[in-house]
Amino acid sequence: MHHQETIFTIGNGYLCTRGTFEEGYPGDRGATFIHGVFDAARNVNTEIVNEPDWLPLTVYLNGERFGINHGVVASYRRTLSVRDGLLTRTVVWQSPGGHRATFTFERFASLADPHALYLRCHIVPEFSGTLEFRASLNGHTDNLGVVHTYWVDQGERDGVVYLDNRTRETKIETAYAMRVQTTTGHQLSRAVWAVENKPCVMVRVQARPGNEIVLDKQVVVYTSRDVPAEQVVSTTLEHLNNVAAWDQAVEKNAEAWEDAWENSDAVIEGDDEAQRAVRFNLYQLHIVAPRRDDRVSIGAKALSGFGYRGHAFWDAEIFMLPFFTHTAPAIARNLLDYRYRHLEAARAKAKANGCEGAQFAWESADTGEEVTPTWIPDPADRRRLIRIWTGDIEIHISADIAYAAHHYWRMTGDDTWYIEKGVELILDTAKFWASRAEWDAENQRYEYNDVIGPDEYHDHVNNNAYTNRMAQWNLQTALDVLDWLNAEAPARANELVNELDLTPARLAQWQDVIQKVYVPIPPSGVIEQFEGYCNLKPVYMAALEPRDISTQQLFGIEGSNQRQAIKQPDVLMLLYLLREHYADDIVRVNYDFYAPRTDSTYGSSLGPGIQAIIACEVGKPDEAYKLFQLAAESDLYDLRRNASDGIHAASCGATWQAVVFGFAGLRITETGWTVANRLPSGWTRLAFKFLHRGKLQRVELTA
Ligand code: IFM
Repeated sequence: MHHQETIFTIGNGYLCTRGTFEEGYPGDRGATFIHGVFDAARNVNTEIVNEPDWLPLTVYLNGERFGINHGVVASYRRTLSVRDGLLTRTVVWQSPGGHRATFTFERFASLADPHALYLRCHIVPEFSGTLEFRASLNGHTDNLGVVHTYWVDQGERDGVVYLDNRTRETKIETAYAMRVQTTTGHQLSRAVWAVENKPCVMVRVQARPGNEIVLDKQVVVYTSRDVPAEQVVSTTLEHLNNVAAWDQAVEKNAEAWEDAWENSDAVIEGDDEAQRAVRFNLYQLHIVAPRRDDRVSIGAKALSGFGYRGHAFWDAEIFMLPFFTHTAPAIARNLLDYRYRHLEAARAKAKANGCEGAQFAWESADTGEEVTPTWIPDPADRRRLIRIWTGDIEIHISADIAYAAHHYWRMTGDDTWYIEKGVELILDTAKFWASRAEWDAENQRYEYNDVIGPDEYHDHVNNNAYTNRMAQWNLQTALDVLDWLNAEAPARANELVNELDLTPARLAQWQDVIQKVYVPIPPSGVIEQFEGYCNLKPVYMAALEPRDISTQQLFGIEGSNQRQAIKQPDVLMLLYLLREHYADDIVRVNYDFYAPRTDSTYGSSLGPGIQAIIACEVGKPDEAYKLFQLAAESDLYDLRRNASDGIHAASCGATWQAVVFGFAGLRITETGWTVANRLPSGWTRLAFKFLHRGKLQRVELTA
């Protein structure tokens, strides 16, 4: 059930609601998360708040409560239309007392009007008597036991009911207003029950065999992130008065979705399963994409579950952002603006670590401060605690953000944004890298020691290849960009030179780090993931089969540190991001070395999509397709058995990249693009669009 709740999440870029049932189910894990509404609480870090629940709708058939955990379920079907975000469930149910009816529930969060939520229930009874609906707004919600909101106010105005709640620490106010009306059927009575924190509208109608009864529940929601706190309730009520009725809302929503898909769809012919999986992944990105808000990013689990508490990681910049950069650049810009807004927090983190410049938080929420938990319960034995080091030493994220900013600019040509914000992100992260580099006098080189690379099975490592090379890239790009800025916008260049104290001596030191940072490529061509990696105990995934747990679960945390099994392939990721800097044979040699050592099935969900791209490049189509499936079907089929915690949003983005950069072999430069047709067997056609420097490009490949 919890897996299904995740994959049937609906949303509109403002909020998302998990796919629980309107009438509830024992043990269900419902949630509505609104972008940017975080709260702090004792014993847990800042987390995205499970807001009041707008779904509740219970139905009584001659006094018997509908629910599929009792009675007889004669048929059941749930459909999510990824084309327009409409979730539909049809159930034929017979109560324990023998009252039978067909129920159809439909719901959507309007993409056209992001504050408007719609729910419709059709019932065709097969009995005579009464049907009673109880539609409510439920403020009694929590984050798996942690209560973040408290009741402020509720009331009724002209048949409309509202509920106002506030978060405990951050004091963000959320108001919902609800209108409930039947559009067919003879209404017998109607009442409002002012149950505290769960206002309810009760409607009784006459039930006659074969006569359909339709009930609409329209809800509007605002928070004090949208309007001043004292206007939240009035704005919500006013908006509900003007909200479109069901039919018109369905139409407007469909139009907005059509726009969203227009440039972003990937059409696959000859493999319906792959088509469905790809569109499902893109749907998940669409429903969480902040279209109108540049103060939020996208968390690792999007807004579809409690996992990672809504925190944003490098997942947003390296895995999801390319999809937006190439299909909806305004959304990509919003996501990058979120990082730009948190430069001060990144500077504070660098300073606290004795560094200069900007060091971005490994996990980031509303303020940009580090919110990675330091200790978490050991899933194998919850009485024990595990120390989490990523917030302290997984530092590559600063280069990842710089990379994303630069990539966005190269692909869009958005000079205005770059000059105003992007360049500063790159310069200030470079400043961090220069100050974090350690000079090793003995070896006459700069090093980055005591870090965690993308492969988190190995912590406290020295000279992680991904980290060192991305740091070098960040520094070099900063110097190049500063030259560019001096030519294009000298006043802004001057401003940044002064603000960031970019003296000639500092820039010379950057140059020194670039030249002497330790990034070796030995004669074999195998780039060692970190110093000493090749001396660890070899592990070949194939030799560990069959298994259904990760190698870290198999060997333990310490055991994994001593072995070559990796969670996600750092080196391949590096080669992918900096592809133009590496020769084809380096890519091949490293793929052959690292693929058998990578825990693609049960390790990180981030890896397979990217690894699939490299597999395409090195001419391993079968491996590429298997890796693609691991990414694309990860959540649909709950391959890692943790989709209950939420969607693997990075994998959604990696799926798109696998299709576009892997199977279509798209390579884009400032001046143009090429494709390399590597369609998997069975695919007869692949078509997609992307934006290059503001111009729409169409790609169509056939077998
Ligand atoms: O960012 C990732 C990381 O690379 C692996 N652990 C999970 C994080 C969130 O998805």
